[in-house]
Amino acid sequence: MNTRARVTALPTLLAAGIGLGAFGNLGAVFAQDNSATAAALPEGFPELNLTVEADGIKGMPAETAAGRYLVKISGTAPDPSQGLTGALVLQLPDGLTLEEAAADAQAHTDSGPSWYLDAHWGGGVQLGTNGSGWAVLDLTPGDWVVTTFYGTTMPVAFKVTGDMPTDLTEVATNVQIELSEMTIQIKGGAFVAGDNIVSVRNVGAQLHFVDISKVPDGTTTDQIDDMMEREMTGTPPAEGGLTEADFVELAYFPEISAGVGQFQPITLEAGTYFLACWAPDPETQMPHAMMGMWTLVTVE
Ligand SMILES: [Cu+2]
Repeated sequence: MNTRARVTALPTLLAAGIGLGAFGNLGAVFAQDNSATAAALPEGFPELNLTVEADGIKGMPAETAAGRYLVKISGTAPDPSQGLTGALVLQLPDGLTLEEAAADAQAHTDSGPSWYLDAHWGGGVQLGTNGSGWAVLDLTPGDWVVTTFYGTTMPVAFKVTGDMPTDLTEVATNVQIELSEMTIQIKGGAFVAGDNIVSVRNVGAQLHFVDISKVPDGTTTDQIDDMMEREMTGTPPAEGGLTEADFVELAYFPEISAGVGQFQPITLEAGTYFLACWAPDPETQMPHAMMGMWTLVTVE
């Protein structure tokens, strides 16, 4: 599956680096400081402790039992100008070697690897500006890899064994999000100023993710509609219209395939936030956000 068409579909947004997840380009973004959320670590889950290094993820056991894991990562705090970083867990398409997967991703840092839509995505963990991060992820039986955002480092293979427990412990969350074609719906709870723990579940058929950017207080759906229209037609911003500078990427809840859920912490200040999925439609390559997969959230 060729995802390069995302570039031609979205030249201005791509150039601006607005909210494109792990496989967007690097732009004027800064990483979330989630140090405060460390205090709220969920308890009662088996843990994986990984480090994010320049040449990939370290510390993953070769084999682990199926289950719901608290995945903690640490590493050198990301340079805010270099975009978000962290760990992704996924199952590569059958027949693709680790070397081929990494080489393909390295060749397509602007658009995502050509295997993007054919992988099975299990979510991931963002590295905060404090040099740590966590998420709760479900590891189902099978052959998995863990790699860094953008997939450009050599993936580390691991095997998940046994059966998925039927009595998975719930994570205490204050907001529950469901993703589908082409919606980001808050099904329960609400984002609050301060620490949040978010349930993100893909109830659709395609893979989705959530990219979260701070936008000017009071940004309206009409303004976002106008921006999307301009991006699709390549029209420059009108007087008073939103520009790239109005979007500050804060966080990213990584790719999850159909039926997959994950639990993510995020610390927010009061204000207005733009949540969007930029995964490409398999048929048209149109980014989901352009097909309406976005929402505005006001945090009081
Ligand atoms: Cu989507």
